[in-house]
Amino acid sequence: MLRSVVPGVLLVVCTSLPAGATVYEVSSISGLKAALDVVGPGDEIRVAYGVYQVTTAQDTKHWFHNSGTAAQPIRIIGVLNEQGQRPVFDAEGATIDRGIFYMWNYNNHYVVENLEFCNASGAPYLSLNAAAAYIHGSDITFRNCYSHDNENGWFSTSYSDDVLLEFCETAYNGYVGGASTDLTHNHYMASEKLTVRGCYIHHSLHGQNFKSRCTHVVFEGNWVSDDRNYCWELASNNYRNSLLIGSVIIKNRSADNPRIIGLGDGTSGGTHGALTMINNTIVSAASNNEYVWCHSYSTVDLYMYNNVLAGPSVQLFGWNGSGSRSGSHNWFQEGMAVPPGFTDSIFGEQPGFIHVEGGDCHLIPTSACRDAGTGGLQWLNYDGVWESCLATTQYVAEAHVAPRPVDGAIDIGAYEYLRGDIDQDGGVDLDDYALLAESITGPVGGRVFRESQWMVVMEAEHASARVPGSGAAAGHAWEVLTGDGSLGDGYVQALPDEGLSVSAPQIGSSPHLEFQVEFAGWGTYYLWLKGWAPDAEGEAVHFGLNGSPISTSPADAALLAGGSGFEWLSQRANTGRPSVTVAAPGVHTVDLWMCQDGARIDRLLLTFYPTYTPGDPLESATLLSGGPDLDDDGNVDLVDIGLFAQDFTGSP
Ligand SMILES: [Ca+2]
Ligand SMILES: [Ca+2]
Ligand SMILES: [Ca+2]
Ligand SMILES: [Ca+2]
Repeated sequence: MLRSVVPGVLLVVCTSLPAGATVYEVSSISGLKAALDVVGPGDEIRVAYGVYQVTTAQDTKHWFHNSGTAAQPIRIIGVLNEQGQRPVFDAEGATIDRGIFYMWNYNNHYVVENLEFCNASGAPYLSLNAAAAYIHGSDITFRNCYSHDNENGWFSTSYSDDVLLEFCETAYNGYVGGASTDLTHNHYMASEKLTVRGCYIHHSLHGQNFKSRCTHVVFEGNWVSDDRNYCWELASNNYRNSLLIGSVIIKNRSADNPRIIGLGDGTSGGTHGALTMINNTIVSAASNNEYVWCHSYSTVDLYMYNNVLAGPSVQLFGWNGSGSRSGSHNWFQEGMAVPPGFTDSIFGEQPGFIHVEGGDCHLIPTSACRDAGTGGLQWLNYDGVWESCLATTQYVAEAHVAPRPVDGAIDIGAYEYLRGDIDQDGGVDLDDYALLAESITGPVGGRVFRESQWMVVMEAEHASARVPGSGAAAGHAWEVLTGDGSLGDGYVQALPDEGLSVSAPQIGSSPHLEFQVEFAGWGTYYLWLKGWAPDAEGEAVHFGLNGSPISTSPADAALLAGGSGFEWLSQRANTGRPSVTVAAPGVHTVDLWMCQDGARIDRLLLTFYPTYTPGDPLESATLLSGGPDLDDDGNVDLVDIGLFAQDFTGSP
């Protein structure tokens, strides 16, 4: 039954709503305003798909008048189109006072879903601080909304309580004009209690991706990347404690500020209470990044469990406050100075992510983070009571969460390793099987290694092609052997060892190893070989790129370490270091040819950092890692299907 009592608004009697509730279907801003004038507890306003051009004259500050109740909130629901796109409130050209949805402190109990808000600006008359929503009210939820190209993404004041942002995308907000102004942020929140869950937060254009002056924050299962200033900040307040759990925070290499997490900005007497961090993955991008910085005014106590803090920076803390720091079972970048109070720490060169540059912080099978976390954790909650706490969700692109898999031994970081979960939804089921089936290569294939976090590391025995010698080198080959302290599945040796040496122009017919590498960048990459020369006539190896040798003779080939076991070396026989020059990102072939027989190679590594000296970083992931190639051998065949059958659990 349809009635029309308000101009521009259709009323629909709907049986799924509370008794007496009304549905208002609107398709214009005047219709929305008319509905907001009369809407009451339990009612729903359905906003038809379309673009709603917001003007100054429409006076967004006075759209909201009423409240729902805790049991019967007012719902404002965007109707998605067939492609899943949201209705858009576009304030381009308008002067917006603080927010497109301006919710006063007497506008409580609202749920807003499926709407997009963009281009809110206070220029030229008002403060350059306009947001998608300016929230004074309490019990306010925004779900599956998208805030972009506003001056602030979301803004809440200290009048507001119980604000939930769930499954929202927030990006490209921040004032970018020439006028001098305080920093604007993707989130600038000051609620009594705030929860942010399953959100995709990226590209703050001016200030922080997340800035809080809230009394209490729960920040769970979010993705935070590409900040302009800080990634995540408790700028002040926090008297009722906060929880940062199951989230991924990736620093922007070219941000204006090197800090990742900030505790206190020097206003309002600093930051207080406790911050408990559980199962987060936090990745720096430059050597001057500070993972956690604390202002001298702050007294915040920090508790950290099961977190990964990784990347080129080893500056774990810039700690000027008077609070305590403690925790356990965190993975730290080797070289970090970890203060007393942290136990069961793991240090390493690489935590073993599938591909940070590609936005995938799931773990590879060899990661030391697997099963290395601890359960039985607690956090200091809103009431100041220690409460049991485990990461039960993990972020899924875009802007959602999946249940965190449970295998009896929790991993460190934001993702639990689960072989066979190809679509990364937290379970191994028929959807994954469909992806496996359509990816079958058979026994052909071969690993394509991915550069990740400034290097690519390969086991020599994992070459995608191993071609025996011909011509002058006929009868010689790179043989795969095991043991002798080698890593991975063994090592290769040019055999037989009878004193043969190959120089140009015969190099192309010498025993050949090909490695497929997906380079993330371009330019000079230095080659390290972890080898073991049996004698001075078995220490030289030819190297090249894309099938073209770079060295020409034992006098300028790459050298292997001598000694009594495998060791890293990056040195040519004459002068300088072996390197390849990559013209463009993408897949290239790195080649090794036998120069002197007898040469033994366990691993090789390429990096663009000239000063880097390897320990023994994990072998790099391949293009198929974390996907259908369950045994990580570069193909998808019956072995992988057999493993999948073992992993199958059905729905998560
Ligand atoms: Ca585990
Ligand atoms: Ca799955
Ligand atoms: Ca090896
Ligand atoms: Ca395989």
